[in-house]
Amino acid sequence: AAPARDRLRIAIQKNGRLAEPARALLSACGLSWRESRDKLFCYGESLPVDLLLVRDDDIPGLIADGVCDLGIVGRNELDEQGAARVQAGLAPAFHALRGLGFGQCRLMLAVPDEWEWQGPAQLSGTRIATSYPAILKDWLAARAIDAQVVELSGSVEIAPRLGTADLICDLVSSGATLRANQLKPVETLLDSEAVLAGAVRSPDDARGALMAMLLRRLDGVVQVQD
Ligand code: PRT
Ligand code: ZN
Repeated sequence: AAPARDRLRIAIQKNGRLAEPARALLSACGLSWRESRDKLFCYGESLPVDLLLVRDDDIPGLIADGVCDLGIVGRNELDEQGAARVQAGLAPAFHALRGLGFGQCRLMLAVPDEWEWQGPAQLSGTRIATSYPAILKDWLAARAIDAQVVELSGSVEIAPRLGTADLICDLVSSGATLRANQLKPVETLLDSEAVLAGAVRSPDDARGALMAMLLRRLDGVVQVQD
């Protein structure tokens, strides 16, 4: 078992779309920090709650490994890594505790503009490019669709033009990226937003009480924002 700790550790994105809103939200909960010189770690001053600044992709794993107690991450990333764990035969290790009301986007299937969309059955035999292979495989399996999942780590939207896939499954917010690539959204796999994630098993030392207090404050702040 992980050693007992008396300080709570929260992983947030270092740079990117969720970095600023995550810090603003935690500040609004009354937290303040002293930043380390390398800007990877923020030492909590008002409360024993420290921040780890990381890539969003690393947040679910840091929680699973017990390195961090909580994390602020997109539901898309959390669900993808959760689904990948289940597909690999691993036990669930983390889950979403709260929706945070920012970072909204949708994980969608998008097809070339000229396609006439008739529904998911049309996808059999196609190649679908995505950075979310586990969620997509679950979605296809639930509909008994036999399609090929082409995993790409970035620039998914150009795959149909390059000929590496027939369609894509990617995050959409304004839809401008799809339009610029002559693609149109046709199915939503997931409605996403930033979530506060935590371990399935809560710590039973001093961190438990800290976590409960933070959640109470968060509920107050997120409600006021709504
Ligand atoms: O460096 P690091 O790995 O931490 O960052 P990252 O590049 O992986 O993530 P980042 O900062 O781009 O996104 C972090 C999270 O923001 C995502 O996991 C989502 O939960 C959320 N989010 C919200 C989005 C978007 N909206 C979004 N529009 N993430 C990505 N996009 C991309 C999308 O992939 C597509 O390329 O923006 C493009 C589409 O945008 P529209 O407006 O043209 O539709
Ligand atoms: Zn990332």
